[in-house]
Amino acid sequence: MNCGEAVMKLLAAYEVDTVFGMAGTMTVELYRGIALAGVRHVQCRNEQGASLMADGYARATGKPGVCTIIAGPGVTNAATGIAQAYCDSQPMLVLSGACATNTQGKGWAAIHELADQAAVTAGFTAFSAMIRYPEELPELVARAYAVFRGSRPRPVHLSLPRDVLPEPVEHEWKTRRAPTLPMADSAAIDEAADRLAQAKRPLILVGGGAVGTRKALSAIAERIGAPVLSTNAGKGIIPESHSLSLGCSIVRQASQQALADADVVLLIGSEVGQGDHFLPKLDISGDVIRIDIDPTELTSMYCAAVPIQADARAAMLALSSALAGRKPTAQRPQGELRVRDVLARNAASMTDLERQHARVWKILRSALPADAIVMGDATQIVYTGSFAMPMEMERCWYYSGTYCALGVALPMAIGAKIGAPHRPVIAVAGDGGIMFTVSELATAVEERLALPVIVWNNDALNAIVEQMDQRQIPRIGVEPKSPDFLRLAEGLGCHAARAASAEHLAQSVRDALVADRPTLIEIRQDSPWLGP
Ligand SMILES: Cc1ncc(C[n+]2csc(CCOP(=O)(O)OP(=O)(O)O)c2C)c(N)n1
Ligand SMILES: [Mg+2]
Repeated sequence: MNCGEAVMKLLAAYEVDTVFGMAGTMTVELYRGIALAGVRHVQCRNEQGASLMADGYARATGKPGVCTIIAGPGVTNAATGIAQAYCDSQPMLVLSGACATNTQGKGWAAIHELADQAAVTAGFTAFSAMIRYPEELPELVARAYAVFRGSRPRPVHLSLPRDVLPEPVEHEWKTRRAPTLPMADSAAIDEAADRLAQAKRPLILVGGGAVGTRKALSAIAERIGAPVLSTNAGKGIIPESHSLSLGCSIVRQASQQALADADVVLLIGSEVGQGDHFLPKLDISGDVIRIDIDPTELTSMYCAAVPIQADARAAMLALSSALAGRKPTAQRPQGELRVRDVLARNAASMTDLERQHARVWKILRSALPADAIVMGDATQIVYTGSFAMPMEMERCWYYSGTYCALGVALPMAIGAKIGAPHRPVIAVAGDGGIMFTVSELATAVEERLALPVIVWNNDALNAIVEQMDQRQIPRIGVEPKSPDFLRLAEGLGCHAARAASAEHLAQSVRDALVADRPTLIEIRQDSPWLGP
């Protein structure tokens, strides 16, 4: 075996079944390994697609997404998806080629050369390493899995030089056991339970780190009568039809007021990024009890009065049992009343455009099963969907507001559909955003994915148009000419439809979920059937 074969066999032993990539001169030996290990290779059309597909795969499966890309331009093209995974704490392993060891650092203008390739991704990975000889790999891959399974998950980049990949490897490499996640300190749990039991107006805020805590979360919320607000990453952890759920309405004024009015806030698994609320900082003046796997979060912007460094699942179970033995001050009916009041005020404050978006979401909700995964781009209809598209299940709604890169929805949806083929998956993007990665429709066609791709078309980068208009700045570069989306999609091998009525939209989505290929469904914002 050579190094390229050995590393792919090692990854297969870590249960890697799929990689997203693009081959090149420097990485062909890795591809020999992909064939040997029996791993599925999904060919992207641009490495940005590969890293975003790996991200979508990770979100849908909980397993690290893996990309196999070339050096230099492969790495810089993939940077957006890697950086997004970093912002959203997703596990991802990036295996890239690298220039020959003897050329590195010399400035000889080797093909694909980046002055210090490992340093290029160092700022948005848990770690980035340049391999010098094959035997370094078993330890570094194990370290990557220690990050994925034993800490806050984040991407890892390993650069494999073209002269290292063909080198012989004597013995098959073995996996190493990853450490388990830290448990909560019982004194901190008791302190948190005391404070929550004494709270008069408690509120719970959950993020992506709280996925998997539904039972304990509902029990705690019901016991202390606390409204539960979520970030985008935490959407659906508690069913949004629950009488204590404020949904993912953190961007709405009345919800922000409720957060400001709470005397104790239980914040679980979230840094509460700006992309969730668009403010420099949320007003949280009550005592904050924080549960987070990442110790540095506990003393950051929303500094914890009670910091609990732990796996949220274990910590929430412990907190739930600790509360069972205490008499809470606040009661469920009061909490439900607060929720109804906040939701009513949020609904009353919607703009006409948001109401139009909400009508579309209502149609999509009716056409999608409860376990459908929605991958959202940075388009206004998705911003509205955060609070207007009800979710009853976790791991169903993804909008990456923190890195907030246009073009992510389609490749993420492809990765999710490949990782979870039995789950319905849709992408929702604007006319501006879809153009960034539209070439990946060809990937979805090749993989025969039953994937509805919704394009919300207002012939504008409308979020920016609105900001320019508000500030009386001339509309420069924000009204690009859209292509004929239907012909573009058909040319790439997709089905295509333009929604002609509410029923037609619903039926098109249902058909697309069982089709033999992806379907681009255009919804024009100025459709007469949608109203103003
Ligand atoms: C990579 C990238 N470039 C630029 C932006 C800035 N930006 C944010 S929203 C937006 C408009 C997007 O237009 P579209 O996808 O059509 O959605 P709409 O606002 O019209 O709903 C732009 C340009 C961004 N978020 N990401
Ligand atoms: Mg637009």
